[in-house]
Amino acid sequence: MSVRLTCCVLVAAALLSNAGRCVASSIVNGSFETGDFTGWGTATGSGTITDPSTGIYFGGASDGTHALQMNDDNRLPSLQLGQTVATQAGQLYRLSFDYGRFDPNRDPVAWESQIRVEVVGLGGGAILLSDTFFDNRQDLGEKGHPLTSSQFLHAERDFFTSDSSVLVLFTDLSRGTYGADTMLDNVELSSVPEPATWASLAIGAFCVGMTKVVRRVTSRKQPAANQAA
Ligand SMILES: [Ca+2]
Ligand SMILES: [Ca+2]
Repeated sequence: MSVRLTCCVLVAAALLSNAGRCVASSIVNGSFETGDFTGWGTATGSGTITDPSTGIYFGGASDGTHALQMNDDNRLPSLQLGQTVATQAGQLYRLSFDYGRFDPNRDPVAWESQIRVEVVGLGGGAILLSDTFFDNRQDLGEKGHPLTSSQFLHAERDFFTSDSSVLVLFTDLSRGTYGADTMLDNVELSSVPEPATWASLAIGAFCVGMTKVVRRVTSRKQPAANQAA
């Protein structure tokens, strides 16, 4: 392999390994698989971490076996869940999660699950992200039949921060949750590569591809060269 191609491969490998760091999640216990609120410094109101051992009122999980079940057991929607996360100033981030409405009693009343999501910059207290997500689907799940992972809704939002840490907050604003619970699972926070990074990755991938092409051509020419010799 030529020196130029070797350098190309090394650059590509370095860039691709850097891509792995770009998408690393920094939320602790975002899938609630510890079975408790580990990592979530703020957790007040009605909600609990459930799993299949909960029985016929287990609402399901989109990832793993545990999930957060808000306003469980006909309790009022009041839960607020928060986690402080270290961030890199000047970086774009993507917050993603799965949510859903578990309707164990198939109540005909059109209840609605609502989750408000906020991200607050802890440097100056600026609201970096604020949005509310709704689920008014009826007849999803029933006693002994939790939501399947495909029945969860997926949401993601991007935000930019100039702070070294942010507070990620989820608040249950569901209306009329008697007989139905609001589910949350698979919370992740990832840095989003900037366009320049993607361009570098594309160049790296191109170099790797060209290296393979050159290798193939060289290997094809080799027998002819040997014969000529
Ligand atoms: Ca989970
Ligand atoms: Ca409920």
